[in-house]
Amino acid sequence: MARAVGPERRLLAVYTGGTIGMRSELGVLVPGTGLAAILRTLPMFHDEEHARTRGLSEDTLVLPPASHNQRILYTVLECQPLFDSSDMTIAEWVRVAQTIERHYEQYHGFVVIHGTDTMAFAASMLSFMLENLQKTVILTGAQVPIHILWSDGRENLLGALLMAGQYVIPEVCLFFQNQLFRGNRTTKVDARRFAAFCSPNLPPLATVGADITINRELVRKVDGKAGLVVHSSMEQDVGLLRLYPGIPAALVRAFLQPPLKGMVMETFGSGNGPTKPDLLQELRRHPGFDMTSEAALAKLSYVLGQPGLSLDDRKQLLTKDLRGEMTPPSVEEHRPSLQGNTPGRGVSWLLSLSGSQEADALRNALMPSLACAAAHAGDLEALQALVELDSELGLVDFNGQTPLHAAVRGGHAEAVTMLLQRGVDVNTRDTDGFSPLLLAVRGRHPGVIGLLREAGASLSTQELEEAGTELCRQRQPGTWQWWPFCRAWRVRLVPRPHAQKCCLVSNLKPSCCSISHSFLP
Ligand code: ASN
Repeated sequence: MARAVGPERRLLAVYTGGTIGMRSELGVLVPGTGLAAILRTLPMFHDEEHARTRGLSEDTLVLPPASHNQRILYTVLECQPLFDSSDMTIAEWVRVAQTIERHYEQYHGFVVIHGTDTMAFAASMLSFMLENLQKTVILTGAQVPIHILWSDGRENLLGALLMAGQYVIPEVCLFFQNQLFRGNRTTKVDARRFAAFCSPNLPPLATVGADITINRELVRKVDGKAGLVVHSSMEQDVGLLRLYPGIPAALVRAFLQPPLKGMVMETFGSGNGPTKPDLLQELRRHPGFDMTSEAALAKLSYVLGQPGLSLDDRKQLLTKDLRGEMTPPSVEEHRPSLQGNTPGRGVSWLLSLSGSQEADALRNALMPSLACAAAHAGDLEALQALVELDSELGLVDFNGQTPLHAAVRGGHAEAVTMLLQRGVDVNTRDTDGFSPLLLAVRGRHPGVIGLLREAGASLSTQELEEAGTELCRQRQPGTWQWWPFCRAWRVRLVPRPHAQKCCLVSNLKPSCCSISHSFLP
């Protein structure tokens, strides 16, 4: 994730239809053509004077300046025909992916304007179709047409253009109501409220208010060398079956007939179904972890659509996190060996520098970044080698983070212990103002939270509020309960069923922070 640089950022806005551009025909809303013409008349979407001075072509719109040294230019590509998104199918989403592929080199980022009804499916599908994405792709739309006075469309579209123009977030995202979500983590939860989407198992990648807050540790990292691959062969014969109490076996059997090639089963709770042992056994072997149904269906379609794979290959792929769509439970187990990794090699190289003045200067400049890299990778050997080089482990890198921040982001309890033992300040804030403790909460590392608390870490009032929101998100679905981190933290969540909000109460300081983030129970 990086702030985009350069005086001009060019975006392609692919308009597929949806309520945002609809107009009323005989009292019925139908997808409307000419969205670009509407945007051209709205000063928040087009600076005519700048376009004229700059000699921009007819099809190029330009936003008013968001910062003094950068302009966002964009072109609206209107699909033919336009769709109410409930009519969209995999074929249409493949066309959107191919459009992005065709224009990939020409533009810095992409916005896909889409109906809301199937936007979470679209975002999930596109995330699997677009492999090795290095540019930002953001889906957005509206609950009310953009030409209507009280519409969410203007804010959503402007937000999506600004985010895609100003940041490189190499993922398929969904922007709605000031929140930027990972697309394949979203689901539509409301047909009328402007806050139509939620991301039940992953916090937003970014939140837009007076300031833009990016959740950097959540944004996926890219392999800078790999080129974009567009997967157009998606399996269409996949199904989604929601279990309900007493579902007859005959009905399930009927559903499982050809041409069905794969099925996502939406179960109760965390993977329960009717208590037939054979069914449960089967479900346990093919868990979807915390995937949404939309993402699971898209993943199945992608995996079954890949040519030339054996059944075992496909099963393997299904259990892996391919596009950030799920959180496998034991990330630690899958961590590759740290032997010969970059921090380790960097430290060896530092050790090999001879003691000239330049070499010392170089070492001093590189040590904080290397210490952070080693801490983030949990590489104790590299950290120890740095200590032996007399490196001060409390120094900050270019992001203002100490190795303690980095070790916490990586969730490495041993590295955290080592750094605390070496006296690294437990309460330093990085340039974003984040403390190690807040990062541990956001990253969901209970063991690390305990260590930091024991070392005297505390949260500011503002952080306490944010941490409460995070705790609320992480509670078990549908239940109000003590949360496992609480012992370490000595806080507890108190349900407020009427307000559908949580309240964070600290035993240390009996102040009650009501959490602004409301969510579904
Ligand atoms: N039916 C519309 C669609 O999905 C709903 C919307 O965009 N708000 O195209």
